[in-house]
Amino acid sequence: MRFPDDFLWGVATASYQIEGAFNEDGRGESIWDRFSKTPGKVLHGHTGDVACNHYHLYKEDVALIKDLGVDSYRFSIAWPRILPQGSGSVNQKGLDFYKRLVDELLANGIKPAATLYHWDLPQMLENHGGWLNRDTAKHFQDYAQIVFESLGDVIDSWITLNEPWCSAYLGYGNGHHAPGRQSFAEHFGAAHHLLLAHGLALQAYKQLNLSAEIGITLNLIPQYPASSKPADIDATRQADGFQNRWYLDPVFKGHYPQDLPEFLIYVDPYVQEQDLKLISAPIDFLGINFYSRAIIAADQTGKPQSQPAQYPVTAMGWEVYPQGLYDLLLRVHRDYGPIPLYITENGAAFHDILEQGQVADKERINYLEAHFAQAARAIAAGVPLKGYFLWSLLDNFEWAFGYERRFGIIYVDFETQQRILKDSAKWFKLFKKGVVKLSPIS
Ligand code: IFM
Repeated sequence: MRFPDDFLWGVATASYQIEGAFNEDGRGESIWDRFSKTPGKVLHGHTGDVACNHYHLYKEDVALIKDLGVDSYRFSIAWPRILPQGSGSVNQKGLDFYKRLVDELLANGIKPAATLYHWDLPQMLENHGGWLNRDTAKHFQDYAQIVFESLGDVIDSWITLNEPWCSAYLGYGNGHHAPGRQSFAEHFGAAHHLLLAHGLALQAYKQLNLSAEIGITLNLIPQYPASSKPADIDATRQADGFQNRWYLDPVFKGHYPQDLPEFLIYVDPYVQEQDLKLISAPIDFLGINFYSRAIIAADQTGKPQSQPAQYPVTAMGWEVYPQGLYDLLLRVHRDYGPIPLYITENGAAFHDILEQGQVADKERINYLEAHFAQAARAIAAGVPLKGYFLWSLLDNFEWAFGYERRFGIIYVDFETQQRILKDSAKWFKLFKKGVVKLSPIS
């Protein structure tokens, strides 16, 4: 139940979810500004206009991070702050904000880990097709280059994309996320261009000879067959291919999953020579976001169908299944390693109640403790897991659920912008100090 001494503990956030200041200092419009203001798209019509007002309260937030005693802070850079139109002229004030943030982190001994794309595509690029347009990948490379040149010497760790499955499938496949397009076939084009953007950003990075590590973050969901029937096992293979291997295989093996010809027909028209070479260029680490698992059975036609949870669920309806983290880490290490791994997000939303200045979020403590234990078990089994970032530092804008789902270990009163440490944050501080130990896995 121990972590190595140099294990990196951190907390994570993303620009649109916390920054606010949506129209300040020259920031351009993003697809999430447009989407959240479109009636019916986000619960209660919430938007990220103000969010946690982190753009103005960043010093206070860095002080909170320091108080937690963590080693690193993972944040994302808003592309529309840097290039308000997505390409073309650079907004220096946008870069300056991230310089101020990074200075503050460094002054407090906290290592900055920056994600270049956590879903806030400039709306102007969406007007020209967004991720369905191959040019967007090239614009991303230009944007990445600008950020690398400006912050390259102060960032400890770079993440090109956060969860391209979400950007592609939720954004262009089922329309649950911005920009809200709905075409299953076309979303494979978006996914390919996102991966190409990752490869092009890597290419730009390598040419700059910078020393920080660089990788990509995927949201991986281990898939378990509902029974040992061959049909369920085959449906699980398909679900795993769609959710996990569709991103892992091109990044690590340089090809899309060959056992899924029914999807290859959609992506083939988008793939040009050299794309997969760029996409599979070596990375320094893989970031894994882990929240839950899926149980899969075959429907009448043999296609995968998600089955109900077998254990308690979080406020998102996601089953709490810590063993899934262990299984996933071992599987990724076995099938795609050796590659250093980070858990770049793990955490849970629960129905938190603020009472007399306290949030007694015992369920979140249990969730974290159980997942930490499985991570330690994976390390003991030989997985090169190097760090673990909690999602999230603060309650924030949870995309289509607005402010209705609270993932923070710090409670945010969105009326007053007051931050209040939940019991989970207090527990995490003690854990970091070595005062509380993990219980053995039962
Ligand atoms: O809030 C999100 C985050 O932006 C990406 N990963 C999952 C989190 C919880 O849904």
